This record gives sequence, C-alpha cells and structure tokens, in this order.
Amino acid sequence: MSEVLHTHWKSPSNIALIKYWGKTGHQIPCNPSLSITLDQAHTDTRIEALPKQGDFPEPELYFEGKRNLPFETKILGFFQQISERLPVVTSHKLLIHSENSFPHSAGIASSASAMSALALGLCELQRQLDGGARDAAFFALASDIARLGSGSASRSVYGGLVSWGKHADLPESSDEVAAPLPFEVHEVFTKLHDDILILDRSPKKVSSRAGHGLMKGNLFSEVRFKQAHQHFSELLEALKTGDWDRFIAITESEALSLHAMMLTSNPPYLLIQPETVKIIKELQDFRQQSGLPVCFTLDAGPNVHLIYPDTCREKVQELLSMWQNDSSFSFEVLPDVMGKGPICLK
Ligand code: 2P0
Repeated sequence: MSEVLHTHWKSPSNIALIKYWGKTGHQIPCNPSLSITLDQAHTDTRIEALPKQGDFPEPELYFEGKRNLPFETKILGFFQQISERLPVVTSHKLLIHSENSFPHSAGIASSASAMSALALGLCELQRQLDGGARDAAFFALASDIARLGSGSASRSVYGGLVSWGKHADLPESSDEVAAPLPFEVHEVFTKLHDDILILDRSPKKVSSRAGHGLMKGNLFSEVRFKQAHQHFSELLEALKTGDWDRFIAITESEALSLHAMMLTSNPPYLLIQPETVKIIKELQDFRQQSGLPVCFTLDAGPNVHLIYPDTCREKVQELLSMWQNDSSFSFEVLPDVMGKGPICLK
C-alpha cells in the first residue's frame, strides 16, 4: 500500500435520555440507552493516511491545531484493538486533525463526537482501500468501532433519536451497535431543542470511565439496570403515542437516577452543584405554572440540559432571559437542536 488517502468527517455529540451507566467486557453496556443526536455541538476530524512507516505506525494527533500526546497514547491503544477489522491503521501512518465546535469542558460529551468522527474517518479510509458503499453496513461498522473508543459515541453515528444496547422491545437492537429508532416517532417529538446551561466549566473530578467502573461495586446497580430497561420500554411508548407527560417523567427520573448512582458508589461522589438543583426546581415550578412540556436532563456533570419541542421556543427563551437578568443565577447557554447525524465532507 503506498497511496496517500484523505478523509474528513463531521460528527455531532448526543445527549442521553435513557442513560448508559455501567459496562462489562469490551465496552458492553449493562443496560440499553436512548439519546438525541445534537446538531451544533460536533467534532470535525480530518485524517491523512501516509504510506506505511514501521510495523505499527504510531498515529499523530493534532487537537485544535496542537499535537496532543495524551490523546495519541489513547488512540494507539484503540488502534491496537481495531487493527484486525480496519487494517488501514497498520498499513498507513495516520495524521489526525480534530476540532470541536463547542468550548472546552462545556458539559458536552466530547468523547461521543470525537470518537464517532474518528471511527467514521477510519471506516472511510478502509472503504477507499476496499471499495464498497457508504451503506447500512458501513454505518453499523462505524458505530461498533466508535463504541470501542467510547460507549456513547456509538449513538452519534446516527441522527435523530438513537438507541444502543439490547432491549426486548426492539428485536434488532444490539449491545455492539447503535441504531436509529425503527419507527416514526409522534410528530410532537420531531423538532426537539436542547439548550445546554453551562454552570461550571471546570474539569470533572471523577471521569465517566471511572464512574462506569464504580457501578461494579454499587449495591444498587442491578436495580438500576432493571429500572433503565423499564424506562426504555415506557419511553418508546411515549415517543410513539406523543405522550409528553410520560416523556418528562422518565427523562427527569433517568437524570436523577444517574446522579443517584454516583451518590451511592463506593467511594461516593457528587457532580451536581447547588446551582444545578436551583435550576431544576425553578424549571419544575415554571412547568407547573405554564403547563409547557419542558424538562431537564443531566449528563455526568453539573450542567443542565433543557429539552422541549419547537412550539415552546419563545417561552423558554423568555424564561432563560429572565433567569440571566437575575443575579442569583449564573450560567451561559449553548442552544442546540436534534440533528440529522454525521456528514462526510470529503
Ligand atoms: C450516556 N454518559 O448515556 C451516559 C450518561 C454520561 C452520562 O456515556 O467509558 O464517555 O468512554 O464508554 O460514553 C459518558 O460515558 O464512557 C456517558 P466510555 P462515555 O451518554
């Protein structure tokens, strides 16, 4: 192999409604999860594949223009895992240039967009060598490869509402690959917003990787996995029937259960902050008074995601402006919406 290859993929982040928290084996989730793929928050990754240098050529990784050695070490380990399925990682030396559309430590799952963009780029290189179409099998392989890099990244390979992990209600579902929901959701869920309220940009004290690991010793883990299965069934039903009340109840319960797992880990830890709780309570009061279908979810951090349909956009904007003019609140907003999924730019 001596040709120089190029790829360029842009892949979005996602926010889970049913949370993946706890894994086993090689990145196998302990329960199914379901997420909204975002639109604005994405990673842009270009890969240049040069003719082979050395037995297992070490990749070079440039993040936002600067070489990043810690990421390179992580990527080398990832390449060793996937080299049988994507031999391009050993037949070529890869120069990877990656950029995020969103600020550092903004409470957006950067591993989801970064690892899905990388996986799509690697599958694209292999496709250039082997031929073949960018078909369903291509995206399934990219989702599987992305999962090995970061679990939540498996879902970012697809747009819209995406599930990952085996669940009895979706016979085709799999622990290895994610897939878009195999039915049309009710029209009230077709235009979703996710306004991300950034309360704190400091790096997390406990990484998600460590958090997943702590589920092994958590006395409540089995009950939690059962709850996620139950919530998954109920959310599918709500999405089919257009039931916002049920959607809200499940989404908020999932967010709080995720953080309850952190509180009950050994050792326990706390990622939410007083401001997180304040916003949640104010939002719930607003919902009760206005009757509007707006709810919150949380990622593994203190920042609050507001999920609502397009029909509520103006009212939610008014609420956020009011909060931002009130000195007892302090946050920035990153507005986003449900998006169509990754794009190949080259
Ligand atoms: C999720 N999160 O479903 C859950 C909810 C955060 C909270 O998946 O170890 O970065 O790379 O597989 O995917 C964050 O964990 O973990 C996560 P790894 P990942 O989105």
